Amino acid sequence: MQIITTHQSMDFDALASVVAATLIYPDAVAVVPKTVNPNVKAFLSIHKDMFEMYRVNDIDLSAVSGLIVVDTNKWSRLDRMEALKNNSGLEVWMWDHHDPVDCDLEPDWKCQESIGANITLMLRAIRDAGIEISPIQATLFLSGLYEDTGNLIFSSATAEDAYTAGYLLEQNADLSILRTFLQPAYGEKQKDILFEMLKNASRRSINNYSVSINTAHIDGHINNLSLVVHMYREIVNVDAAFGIFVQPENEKCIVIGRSVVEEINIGSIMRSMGGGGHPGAGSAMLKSVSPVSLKEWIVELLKGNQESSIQIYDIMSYPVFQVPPDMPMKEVAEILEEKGCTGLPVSEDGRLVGIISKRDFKKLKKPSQFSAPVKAFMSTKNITITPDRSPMHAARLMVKHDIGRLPVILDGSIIGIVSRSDAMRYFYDALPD
Ligand SMILES: [Mn+2]
Repeated sequence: MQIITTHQSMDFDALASVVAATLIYPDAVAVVPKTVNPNVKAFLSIHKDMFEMYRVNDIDLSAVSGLIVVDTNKWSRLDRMEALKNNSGLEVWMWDHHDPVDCDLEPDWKCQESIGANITLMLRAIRDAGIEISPIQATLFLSGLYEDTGNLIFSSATAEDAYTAGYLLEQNADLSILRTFLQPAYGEKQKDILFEMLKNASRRSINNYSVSINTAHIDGHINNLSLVVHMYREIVNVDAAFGIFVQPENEKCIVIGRSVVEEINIGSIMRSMGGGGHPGAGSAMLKSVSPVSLKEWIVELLKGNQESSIQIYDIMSYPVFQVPPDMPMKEVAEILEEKGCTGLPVSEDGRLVGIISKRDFKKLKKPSQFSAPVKAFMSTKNITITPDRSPMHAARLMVKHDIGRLPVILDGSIIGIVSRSDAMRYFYDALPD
C-alpha cells in the first residue's frame, strides 16, 4: 500500500498538496494528521465528502510500502509515522518547498525547490501529465497558494506561483469561497491578546532593522496566534515582530515570528529554536524555558543569523565632489552641469554644512544672485546616513524628508553620497538573488 501524508497543523497548502498527490498517485491513500489548522478544519467540515481521507489509526502502517510526503521534509513533522522507518524496502517520495536545512527525510525520489507554495510544484506535474482538475479542487489549490504566499506578496513568491494562480482562476477557482475560508478567525480572544501586546509594545533596532519582541500570557489553547503577530507587526510598523506566548499551566512557550525584510529570515531563526517556517513567517514551541531568556535568545539569533545584507556602503557613490560654502552660485551651476549630477554636498574642513541641489536654483530671482555664495541658498536640513544602514532605510529617509540624496557620514566626514537613483538601481536591478 502507498500512502500520502503531510505535516501536522495541516494548513491549506498541505491539504492542497495531499489532494493534488492523490491525482498524481491515483492508487495511493491520503492519510492526514490529527492536528489541522482551524480555517482548514472549517473548509473540510463542508467539503468532507469531496475528499477521501484517513487518519493514521485507520491504516495498518506495517502494510505500507510507499510513502509520499508533501509540504515538509522532516519525519518529526509527520503524525505518528516513525514506525514506518522499520518497514524494509519502504520507498519514499517527497515534494517540498521548505529550506532543505535540517531535512531528515531521505527520499528515493524528490521534487524539492524553494518556491512560494508547495502546491505550485504539484500543479507543475499535474499540468505536465494533462490531468484535469475540478473547480472545487482549483479553489482548494488556490487557497493553499494564496495562504503560503500571502496573496503573492511574500518575498518567497515566484513568477511560477503567480502563473499557477492564473491557471487556477482559469479552472474556475471560486474566489468568494476562498475568501470565506482564508479569512482568518479573528475573535474576542485574539483581540484581547493583541490589545495586551500593544499596551506593552516596544521597538528596538538590531543590525539597523526595527524589531519588536513581545511577551504575552495566554490561558489554554488559542487559535490563530500567528494572525495576532501579523497584525501586531503591521500596527507597530516594524521590520520583524515576535510574539512569545507563555502558557504557564504546562510551562510551554510558543514563539511566532513575522518579517517583511529579506535580511531577517524567520524560518532560519525558528529552526535554531527547534521550530520551522518560511523566510517571512514561522514558529517554534519550547518547554521549560523562561520568556526572558527566550527573548535574549531571539535577540542573539537576530544579531548573528542575519543573511548577509546589502549596506549603504555597497551602493553609495564615492569619492564625493564637494564645494565650499563661499563658492558663488554661478560656479556651483557649472560644476553641476559638468558632473552631470543634480546635487552636491557643501562642506567646510571635510564637515558637512549643507546640500545644494538643482532645485535650490529656483530660489534665485535675479541674475546678480548668481555671484552670491552657495551657503545662502543651500539646504541645511543635513539629513545624513551611516554606511552600515540598509538601502531601505535610505529610501525611507528620502521619502520622509523629501530629499534626493543623503551624504554618507563616517566619524564626522563625508565618505560618499547615496542618491535616489542609487537606491532605485538597488531596488530594481541589483536585488540580491
Ligand atoms: Mn507550504
